Amino acid sequence: MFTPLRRWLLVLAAILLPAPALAEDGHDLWLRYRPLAAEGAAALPAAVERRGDTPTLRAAEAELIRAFAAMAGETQGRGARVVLAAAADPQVAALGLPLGDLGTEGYLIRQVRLGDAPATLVTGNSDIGVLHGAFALLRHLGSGGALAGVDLASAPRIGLRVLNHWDNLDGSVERGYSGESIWDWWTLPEYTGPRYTDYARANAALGINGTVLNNVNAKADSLTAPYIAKAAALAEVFRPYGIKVYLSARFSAPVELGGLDTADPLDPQVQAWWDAKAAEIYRAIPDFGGFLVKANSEGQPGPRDYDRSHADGANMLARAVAPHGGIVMWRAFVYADTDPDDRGKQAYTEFKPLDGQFADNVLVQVKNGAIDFQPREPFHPLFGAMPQTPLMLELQITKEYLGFNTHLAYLGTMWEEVLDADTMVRGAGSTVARVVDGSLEGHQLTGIAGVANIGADRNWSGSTFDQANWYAFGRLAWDHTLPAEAIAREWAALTFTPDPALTGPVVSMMMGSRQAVVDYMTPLGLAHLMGTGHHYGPAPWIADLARPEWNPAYYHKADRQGIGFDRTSTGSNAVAQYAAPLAARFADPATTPEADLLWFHHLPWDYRMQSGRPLWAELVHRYDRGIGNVAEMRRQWHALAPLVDAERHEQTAAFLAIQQRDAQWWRDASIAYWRSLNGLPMPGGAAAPPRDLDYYQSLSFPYAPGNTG
Ligand code: GCV
Repeated sequence: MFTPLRRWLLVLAAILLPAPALAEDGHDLWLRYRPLAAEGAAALPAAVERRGDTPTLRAAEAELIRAFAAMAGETQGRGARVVLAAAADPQVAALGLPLGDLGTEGYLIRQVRLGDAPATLVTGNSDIGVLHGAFALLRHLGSGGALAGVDLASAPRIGLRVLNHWDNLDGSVERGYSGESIWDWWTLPEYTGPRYTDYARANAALGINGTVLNNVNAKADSLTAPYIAKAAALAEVFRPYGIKVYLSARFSAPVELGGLDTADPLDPQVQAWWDAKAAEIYRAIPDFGGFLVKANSEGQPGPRDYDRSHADGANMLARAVAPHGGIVMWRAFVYADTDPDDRGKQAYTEFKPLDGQFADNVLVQVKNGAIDFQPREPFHPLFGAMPQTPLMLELQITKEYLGFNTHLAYLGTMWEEVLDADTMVRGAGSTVARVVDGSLEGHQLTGIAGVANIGADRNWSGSTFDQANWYAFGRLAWDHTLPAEAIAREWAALTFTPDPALTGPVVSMMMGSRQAVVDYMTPLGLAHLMGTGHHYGPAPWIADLARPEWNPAYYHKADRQGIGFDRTSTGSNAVAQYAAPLAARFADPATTPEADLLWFHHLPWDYRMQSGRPLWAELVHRYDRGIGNVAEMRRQWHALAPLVDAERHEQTAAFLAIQQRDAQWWRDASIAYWRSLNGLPMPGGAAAPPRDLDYYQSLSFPYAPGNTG
């Protein structure tokens, strides 16, 4: 019961305080259509006209109607109608618009006179192009753009823009931090609830056009008739949105499902089994995209089990899907504990000699760095090294090594860094982006993959800011020339409000966030120092795991004298895998970018850094800088409370507090360990870790999420 005084205070508060923004659970992602200010709402189109009756055009129309109704609020839009029509429509064709460069998926939005009346025309060479245009128009309006004078055109630079779900058939997600898998295999194919359509809408809005449904650590069961039917039901939902379904294929399936005694890719019976399996899949899913394969990697079966090459394995599957127009994405993520060479060199050693041997419908899928999705890695040396082979770039959207869903790290900047990296293989300007988009070597078949961070959580990605990484992947996959900062601004506007009072600080938080993680976890080119198995938190001291290259100590090689992995000619000589000018640059610590210094060099603790500090002091400085940046993000976020709904504000604030605690933990545990090796005092002014090393080593997290492998 309220006392009269309390009631009076509450009434007063209700009068004086601004109304709190409504709570939101984040489910709407970037399709969060909200009422526009009066002027913008009045300018919204009075009508949507669809010229054609296909599922795709109907989906575009439904999206616009839904969005305009929500954006208009109580106002009646009085703007010119929006017309959705593909280029073949006679009225559109008569306009002679410049659609030649749009390909089959691009769009053009322009104000025209159509049939003698003004219209905002959304068009493309196919219905899918029109759908992409409809989403582009909504993005434009949702991020503060006006309808008046709208003139937009864009086409994807990369052909296959694919999510890789590491989702298991039991509903768990390997490296997933946002709940169970969104695929409810148990109720498929009969039940295809609204979530699958929302998934398709969210992806189509970014131009993502493919999804691999199951984990690369694949079960053969995914290829059985019941699971093909389940995949077919999803394909049915996704088809109008221009999204194809792919499956991860287990290489040994002919043995496990077919009863053969071999999966040797050169065995005609094995080829026949895959041919028949592909035909069966295509009967159920006529536009099936093809297979993704992890072979001879981390215990997965593959062609090397039969002394065949990766090209032999890939080509066998390629032959099976080729008659149906399918492709094979063959992963280059291979390394073996039996190979004593630097793990970072092994994929290049294995794959480069195979250049020119892959079938035309094979792409080799290469992670951005040579180890494994670390907070920072130099670009993978395979980019530029296989000119005759389409190389697909694999990025990890889920933050396996960057603090899961509770650390705020915007990955747009990391991916921009990789895409812009210059391989120098054909002189300056031979960027990774140009290898991937095919322009460097003239490949038509091109692709980019992102390991999804999507789960059954209401907000899909485990946190609001992790949605930004899904968003950034999609936008960069469509157009890798978009600046990470512009993408962040666009996302912030669509996710919260286009008000610069919000987007300014949010973009500033995002742009520095990945470097903050690098600083407090693995500064100066250190890598793979995370806890065993789950990869959360620091464990640089681990040195006793069976596979040498799974030990953090393998990567930092710290001792009393120094720290870092010597990849020059006095060490593993991994630098020689890069084009000559880069190899020379990376061979010398003085010309190696400091961000990658300890990736390429083992240096004494007193090595003089550009700042003038000794390496040891610089390392400690970087840890503290990272923590400082997290504290600053917290401060910025706190000040944004009036502009963000309570639910999303509170969750992000709580997660930032976790991040600050963890950043401190990373710093303290790492410093305690380095000091146990180097015996050095803390650099002047820096605080010593509050606990001794034993304490940090005693921490264990057997139930950390995502560790299903
Ligand atoms: C799907 C890393 C991850 C594994 C993952 C593997 C891969 O090793 O820790 O969970 O397995 O990469 O990319 O295949």
